[in-house]
Amino acid sequence: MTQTQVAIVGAGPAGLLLAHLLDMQNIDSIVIEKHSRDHIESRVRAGVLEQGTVDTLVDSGVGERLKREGLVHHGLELSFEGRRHRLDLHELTGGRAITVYGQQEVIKDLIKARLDKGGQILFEAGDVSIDDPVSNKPSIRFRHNDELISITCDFVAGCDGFHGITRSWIGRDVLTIYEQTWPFSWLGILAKSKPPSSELIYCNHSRGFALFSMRSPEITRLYVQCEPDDDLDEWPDERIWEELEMRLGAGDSIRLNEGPILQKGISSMRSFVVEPLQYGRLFLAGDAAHIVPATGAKGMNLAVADVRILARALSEYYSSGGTELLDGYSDACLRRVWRAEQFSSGMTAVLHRFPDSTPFKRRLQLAELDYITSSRAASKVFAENYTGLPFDY
Ligand code: RFL
Ligand code: PHB
Repeated sequence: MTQTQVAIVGAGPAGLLLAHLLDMQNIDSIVIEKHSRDHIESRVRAGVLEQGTVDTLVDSGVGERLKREGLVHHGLELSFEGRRHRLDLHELTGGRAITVYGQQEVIKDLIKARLDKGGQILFEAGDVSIDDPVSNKPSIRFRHNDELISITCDFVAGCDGFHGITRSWIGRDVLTIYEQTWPFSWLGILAKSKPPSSELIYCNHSRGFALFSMRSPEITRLYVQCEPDDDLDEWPDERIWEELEMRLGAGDSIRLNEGPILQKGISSMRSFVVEPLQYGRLFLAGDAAHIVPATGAKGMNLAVADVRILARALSEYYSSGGTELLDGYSDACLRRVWRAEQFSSGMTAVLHRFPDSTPFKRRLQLAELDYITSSRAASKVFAENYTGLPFDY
């Protein structure tokens, strides 16, 4: 039987960064991942990193490429009623910024750092289960290369995302689920074409939401609001470009550059939180514990904030035997999580087209967008939340 101090289920941003931060404190871990390395290094997901996320990656020595290739953005635009309004995030927050850098690039950097240091990541592991999470010596079992493996450990970190299994080990008598689904999805494309602007543009349009983002000066990342049950077959390339063009209001002042579509996918919009994040020696982090609609660009940033707190708590435990930070883990994370849920829901509500919308509700959306973009106090609140609250929030 193998042993480790912390068994980590899931090699997403949460699991990989936790393994890396623990290693910096000489705490041993093994990461167990369902998919292949190739699969997780090519999954296109998040793009916006908050300042605190960038600082965490850079300060822990995995930010070299991020510093070189990440695109630092000092502002963004909100578009409604056919006009674009810029928010100067940098000026409004006293110097904070966001960085555009693909989640799969973060994953590549973290995997390389782990493997270079001799860390263990077991890819393509199946049938993971947890034994005795409330005892002092939990263990996890799984299948790897046709072998049944059991690892005993001091702690299990459930970093296996929304569709993972670790959450189901939390006793039903203590687990509370808070959840809301939204009546629309996002169709996202990655295209080989110059982004229409050097900054992100979030559009509220009568035909539905659209978002213009990028991965580099030559690769654009674009989203259009679609029906929750839409199929990719219903969205041939021409229809996607046509909708994007209309929702952007492309014309003399701004151009949409078409190009080959490299990747297409539909993502549902969900708000979800479980409480508590701890059950005995099982600790949940990232999407395993909470989901936000992608409008606020918060999901991966929350995952990073969770594991920073968890790594610090485990470090306290291994250096002094103290459990104060571990005991406070759930509450410390949930405060930030609920703030992000509130911000993400607000941004989602104000930017999308709702099936039950009325002229009155539409007016309310426009009044809110007008306020965010014209009142300095409201712009500051938006900018503080979008660029991310400080880690000690
Ligand atoms: P992940 O990334 O889902 O990783 C979980 C890992 O666990 C593995 N796994 C298992 N392994 C072993 N056994 C099992 N039974 C397992 N079940 C699952 C999975 O294969 C996977 O490798 O969770 P993590 O680490 O918590 O990270 C969360 C982020 O991935 C997520 O919040 C973000 O992608 C959300 N998100 C965004 N977040 C941001 O901060 N900024 C953004 O700009 C942003 N844009 C987005 C987004 C999410 C999107 N989609 C696809 C929902 C844009 C989109 C379109
Ligand atoms: C992205 O670039 O993929 C992206 C940007 C902003 C969001 C969501 C996703 O709110």
